[in-house]
Amino acid sequence: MKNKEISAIFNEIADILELKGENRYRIAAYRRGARSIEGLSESIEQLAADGSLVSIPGIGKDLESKILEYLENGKVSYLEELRNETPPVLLEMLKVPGIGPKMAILLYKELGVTSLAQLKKAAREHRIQGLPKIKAKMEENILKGIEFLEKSRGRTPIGIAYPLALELLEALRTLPHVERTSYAGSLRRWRETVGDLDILTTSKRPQEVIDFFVKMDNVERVLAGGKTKASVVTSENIQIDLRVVESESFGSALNYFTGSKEHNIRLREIAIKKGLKLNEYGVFKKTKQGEKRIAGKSEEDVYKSLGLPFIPPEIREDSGEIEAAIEGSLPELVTIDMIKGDLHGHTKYSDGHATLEELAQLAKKRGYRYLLISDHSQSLHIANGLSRDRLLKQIEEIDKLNARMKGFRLLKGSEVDILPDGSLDFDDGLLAMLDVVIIAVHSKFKMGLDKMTERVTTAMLNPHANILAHPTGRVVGIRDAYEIDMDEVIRIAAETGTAIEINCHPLRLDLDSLNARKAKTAGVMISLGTDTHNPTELDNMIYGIGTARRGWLEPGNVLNTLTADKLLKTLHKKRSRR
Ligand code: DGT
Ligand code: CA
Ligand code: CA
Repeated sequence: MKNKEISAIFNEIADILELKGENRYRIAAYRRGARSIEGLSESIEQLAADGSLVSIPGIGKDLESKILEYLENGKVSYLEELRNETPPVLLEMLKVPGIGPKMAILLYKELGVTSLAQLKKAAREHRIQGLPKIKAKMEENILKGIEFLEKSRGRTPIGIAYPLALELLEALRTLPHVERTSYAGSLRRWRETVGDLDILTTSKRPQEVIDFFVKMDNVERVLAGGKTKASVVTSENIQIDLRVVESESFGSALNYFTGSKEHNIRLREIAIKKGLKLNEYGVFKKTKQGEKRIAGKSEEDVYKSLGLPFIPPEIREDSGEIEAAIEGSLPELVTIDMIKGDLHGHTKYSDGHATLEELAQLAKKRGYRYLLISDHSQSLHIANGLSRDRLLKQIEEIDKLNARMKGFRLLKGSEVDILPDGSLDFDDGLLAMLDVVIIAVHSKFKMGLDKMTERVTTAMLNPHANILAHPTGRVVGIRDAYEIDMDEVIRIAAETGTAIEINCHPLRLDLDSLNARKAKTAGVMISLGTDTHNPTELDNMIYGIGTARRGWLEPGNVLNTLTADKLLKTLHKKRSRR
């Protein structure tokens, strides 16, 4: 599906037009096109094939021709022209979080910088804060933004890497002689970003697999090619390493290339202590004749030969899993089939793209028993937050739908803004009418550590506040967490019986796995919510599960493994507590 790529292209065109001070209606047209493509549930390729691109809201003849051009040639000449006409530093600046087109032009004109390095230097030397309309705080944010960009450059968010890996594996499986395939590396450990993608297959004819791999459509460059391995870079600038191994070695190769390196080192030490040799080809024992392979076909065998139970890939970070495996105290990690419902969803009432009924049907179709409707609250104007009256109307509509649906229930909720003073955006009387209340920060991110911690913990004291959503506000590769003392937030969550969300959007994954593990230790329940704004985003549950598993979470730590009745009973204990 190329929807994301095309929506990014239209946004970039809009950005550059804005830099050039072009007509604002034209700019708005591209932004609108980008937004509606982002919200589509069908693939743009399919719509193009059906000749129905112009039926997408905001897509006229002009944008249609650009989509068709991209689908055909992999580029849009108009954008290439625009890029060529624009000083590269401006294009780079647009990638810095916190710098929009207006700010970029100002910095460019006033400072005369021609690279991000120069801009960084200017910020360090405090030459930015004196400029018209620029405060000291902005200078600090620009500096942070550049450092953030430098840090995240080169790593691919899991939301891009995972679908790419699945596509690739599917293509490789069509080859004759390919039997087993898997992704490995940091992706299999479900890290939130991957440095490169590691893919393994077995085949008796490795050269055929390698030839196919290096000639795939989206391969831009071949970095290295051999008889059994190759590395390529895709047109989206993602490196993929492929290794073709023999069936007898698949398990040990999978184990080796899944890592982490630190985990591998510990395993090798254990092997050596047992007088064994462990490498990517297998586990070997010395004999009079030389050496004999005693394991390698499957990962389970490899661990078994070392006297260990199977350790799930997500926790192979040498952060206690080896000790737990030796002691027999490994966690029984939560799995996606244990999930009975999704606990965060938006509809057309606020800024979502689906109706209540559409979302309910989709959730039911994927086997869920419930879905929490949590549209935004009144203060969040940019997201079309619901007034009291509209929320009451939604509650009524949900009751009617629930009366009609069998074996499935929409839970009535709201994603209520935590206002800067820590109070909630709806009164307690209204909150008491809801099944589940999500609370979240959507404004004033830069209050500083103490004030933000106080704001959030104050909100958690409200007896109706059930789930704290995306508690640090970070967006992977785009925006760092705001300053907040998560240890204190987790402590108050445990004390008040407030659950904390792992937001499953692949760019949020907030809580992250480290904080999720802390929450588990403190006895805090975790809620998994996709925060779906369009129907395809219900699929993002898998990323939340990956993060939960990396955080050592077991089914008993996760609200979504409960039936709706049990879930409400658990959450409502808080109401009678005070
Ligand atoms: P990434 O790509 O930076 O997100 O992280 P990984 O973990 O995917 O790292 P990568 O692609 O460099 O290597 C894949 C796996 O191969 C890694 O997790 C463990 C294994 N590996 C690579 N280099 C070494 C090494 O020097 N020693 C050991 N023991 N294992 C290694
Ligand atoms: Ca890797
Ligand atoms: Ca690699």
